[in-house]
Amino acid sequence: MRRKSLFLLVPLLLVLLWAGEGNASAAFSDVRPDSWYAQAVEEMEGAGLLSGYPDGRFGPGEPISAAQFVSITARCAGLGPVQGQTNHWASGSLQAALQAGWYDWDEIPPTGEKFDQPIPRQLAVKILMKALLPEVRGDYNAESQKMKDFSRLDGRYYEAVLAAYAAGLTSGDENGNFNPQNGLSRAEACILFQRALKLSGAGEGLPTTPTVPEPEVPQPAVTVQSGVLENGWLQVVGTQLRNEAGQPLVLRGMSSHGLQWYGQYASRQSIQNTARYGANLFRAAMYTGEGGYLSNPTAVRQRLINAVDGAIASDMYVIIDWHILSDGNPMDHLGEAKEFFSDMARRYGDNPAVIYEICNEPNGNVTWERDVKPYAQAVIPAIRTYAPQSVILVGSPTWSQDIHLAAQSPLEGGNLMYTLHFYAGTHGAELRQRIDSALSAGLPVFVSEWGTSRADGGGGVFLQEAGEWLDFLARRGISWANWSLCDKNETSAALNPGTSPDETWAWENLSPSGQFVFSRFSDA
Ligand code: DCB
Repeated sequence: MRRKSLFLLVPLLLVLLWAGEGNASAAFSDVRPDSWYAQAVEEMEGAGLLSGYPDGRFGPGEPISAAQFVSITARCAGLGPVQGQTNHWASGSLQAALQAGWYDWDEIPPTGEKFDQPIPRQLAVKILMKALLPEVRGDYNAESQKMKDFSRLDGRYYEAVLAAYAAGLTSGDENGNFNPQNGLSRAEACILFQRALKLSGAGEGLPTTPTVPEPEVPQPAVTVQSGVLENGWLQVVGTQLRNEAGQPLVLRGMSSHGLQWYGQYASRQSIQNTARYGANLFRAAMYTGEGGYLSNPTAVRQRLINAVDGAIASDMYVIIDWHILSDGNPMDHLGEAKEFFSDMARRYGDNPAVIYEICNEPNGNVTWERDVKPYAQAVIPAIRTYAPQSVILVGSPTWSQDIHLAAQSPLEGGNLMYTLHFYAGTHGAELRQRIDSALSAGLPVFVSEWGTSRADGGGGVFLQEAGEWLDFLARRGISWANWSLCDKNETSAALNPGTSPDETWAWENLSPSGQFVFSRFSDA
């Protein structure tokens, strides 16, 4: 009793803090207008149904807690709070929701111990269905088939989740999994609220903006970022890159320019500078031709090693890129490639940070079946001897755009991904369609190089088009590295001419491309 009255007396403050959030402005500092969830967040915020944090952030990538989810649902359904059992800010809404039968006592005990924990997806969907679409039912046979991991769904959620699938409220991730026990991000939750309101007809009052077309390959469940210490060994499950714990992971960062020309921007300080802006990936582009490794192996190899060690020191994942370009057929230097990768795998095979990219961009008179595939079949075993579980990236003809050919005839073996390279000023919807087809065919895709420029590294910059690309990749949980981290006088370069590789960079050191790219490393 004593404890209880104490709870009741203690801080109204928290409640007031939360109430104050209603005044948050339409624009959240961390919701980019071109992101996939921006429209949903704006509509919901505009209708007064949700708000961000007092500091102006919305926190799109953060997991939504049970208290947040239930209180927003209550607002959507017009369910007012009643007397709660704790002094938690959402206690009253949670008590009302419990009494309305949206969930059971044990799912979110009114005593509060689960209020601030991430809400599992299956429970979130059940609450939303009960609150806004209680009439909808789903056919067991038809709907359960849409869910690859249906067996993981707890029985008490069958009814609600099948109904949600039938109503089109939710679909699985890119592998067709619902991931019932995982959490969901605030951005994902926002999309669910918006959709549920529209489906229930209650969304009529919301401002009408064209609805975002449903991606054909649905977004992955909560993706995590951050570095090697936290994520450990990488693994490819289905088409998705995951961390050691099995959570979907997205790597984003910069590619170097040719190490033989711009090796100074693969310095520790330069790489660390990208990490400070949220990058967790670095790609060391070791040209083979054009004055690169083949003509100067000792010096260029040493530059590569310095770059790899620098990235590791910054807790980042790092790609060792055998950057064929003018030498378009990887078979031309198969022997050197095998020797090089065997050497690298011996050196780094037990390091979870290192990723091997065996042929940057095959081009010219080169085919998948005759050249690239046999090349991969010869180089991969050389790596696997010393690096049995590292992720290996494989290119394809036409400057690593022909993933459809690889999809028709993929390689054997695990932890392999196929690279797709694009330049926003040259490549668009057609190449994105190719990615979706490849994913549907089960091919894991990694964008190990892309630019905001044209395919020649200049022109533009094409930031609108680049934004469309990055939204697309984010929805599909695809990792990327941007071309390139150097100060060359070309639009794809991320740094303004004269920027020092050995100092911390100010925003003004970044080129228009650099500012755009650096601001998107930590996209939700
Ligand atoms: C790729 C290469 C990369 C190249 C960029 C931009 O090539 F992997 O090495 O970088 O895309 O073209 C450029 C640098 C220039 C440098 C030049 C030669 O930015 O500073 O002078 O390499 O070393 C592609 C990608 C796609 C296509 C063509 C190329 N495409 N290409 O679709 O036509 O011709 O290099």
